[in-house]
Amino acid sequence: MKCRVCRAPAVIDVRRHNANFCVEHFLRQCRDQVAKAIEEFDMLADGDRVLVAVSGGKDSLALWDILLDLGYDADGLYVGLGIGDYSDESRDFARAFATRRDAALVEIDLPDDYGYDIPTGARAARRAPCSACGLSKRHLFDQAARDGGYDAIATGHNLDDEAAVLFGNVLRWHTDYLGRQLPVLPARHGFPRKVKPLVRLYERELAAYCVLSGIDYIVEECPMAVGNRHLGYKEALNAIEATSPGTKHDFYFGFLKRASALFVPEAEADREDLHPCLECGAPTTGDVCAFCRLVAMAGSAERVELTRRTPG
Ligand code: Q46
Ligand code: ZN
Ligand code: ZN
Repeated sequence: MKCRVCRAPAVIDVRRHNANFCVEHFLRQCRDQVAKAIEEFDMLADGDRVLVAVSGGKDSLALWDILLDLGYDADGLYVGLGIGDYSDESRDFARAFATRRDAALVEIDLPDDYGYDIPTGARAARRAPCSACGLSKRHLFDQAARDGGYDAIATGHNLDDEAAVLFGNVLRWHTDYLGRQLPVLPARHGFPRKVKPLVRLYERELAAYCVLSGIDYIVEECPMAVGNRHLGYKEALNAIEATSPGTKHDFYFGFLKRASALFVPEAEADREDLHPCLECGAPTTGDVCAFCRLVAMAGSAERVELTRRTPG
């Protein structure tokens, strides 16, 4: 197995490109794919200040690393979710990376700053943990970008993630979500610009990128993910990809090219009556946004719990 570029011994095969690469040329290929995605979808302009949402996992740390290597002014944002040891460890990986690259890391802690953790918040709001978590993260990313004056928020969604989300949305014909499933969402309605520069890279390539460039990341999955639908969709797509390399790529990029525009008007219509939340000022369709309602419900659940523990 020889590197496609320099004929030196290869360390990885990328089946959908039908190519093998040595360490140096594999890392370069990953950076090139990110640069290509940024250019193709007009994600970032020179001089933009970017806030990278980092979880301590391979995708977000690889993303931060590549954006810094490509010369972007990129700070990290870590949100502590209060999910036991998983959160403590993932925070340590995010901090260690920031120190290694001498980069700035903004930290928010749900339990310390908002008085709840994801398991408690989810129970109080009668939501699935990932739903309460996604809602909290989206709100806090937006708020941190506005507060810090960043031009864009970058998240580490890779091609496996996007293909799996697309698969789920198509299976249930969530047409409103399909209209928003784009690699870049421009700033509007009070929301900052959101970009996904890893959409051209597979999960496996991002794990290899971290290992080959010496980035330590949290390997365990979040314990709350066990049994969620998203993992099932990923497994189903992996089974297809194994016999038909490139399927995930064609599924996702074919959607962007041929179908996504059809769903945009519906998604846009949903956003027309947005106005500022009475509590926090974030854009919402109700009086109080879903995040502020979650904080309130989690807070009252916490008070009931405390009263129970200290009766009389
Ligand atoms: S962190 Fe949060 Fe994920 Fe854990 S609780 Fe679910 S959504 S699985 S990206
Ligand atoms: Zn090479
Ligand atoms: Zn609010």
